[in-house]
Amino acid sequence: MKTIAMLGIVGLLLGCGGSGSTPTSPSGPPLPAATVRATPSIAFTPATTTVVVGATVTFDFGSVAHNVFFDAHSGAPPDISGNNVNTSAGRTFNTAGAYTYSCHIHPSMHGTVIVQ
Ligand SMILES: [Cu+2]
Repeated sequence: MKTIAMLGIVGLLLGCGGSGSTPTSPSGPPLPAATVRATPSIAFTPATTTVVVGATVTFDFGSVAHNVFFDAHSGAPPDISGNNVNTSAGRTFNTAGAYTYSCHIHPSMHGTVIVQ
């Protein structure tokens, strides 16, 4: 529900570019650091995380095994392979872009890190 609302905001922003005001990120200003949780309900939360260049995103794995594989590796940090249970791993994003990723254990689990 929140995601749909955010997509609507993105659409509005794209449709009226050039307003001259500071662009409003759908998830707020880019964060200096962020945490993404892989939940027992088989989802990455938040699904989209917006951070500044150089930020570290911590992927927090709970009681169900997950991993993080980036769909494209140009500019992306290394994957978090294996079966990660009750642990966390940080990845630093040094190149602006949008990096989509998924969990290879649960192919329905997707997420995006936007680096601005
Ligand atoms: Cu998973």
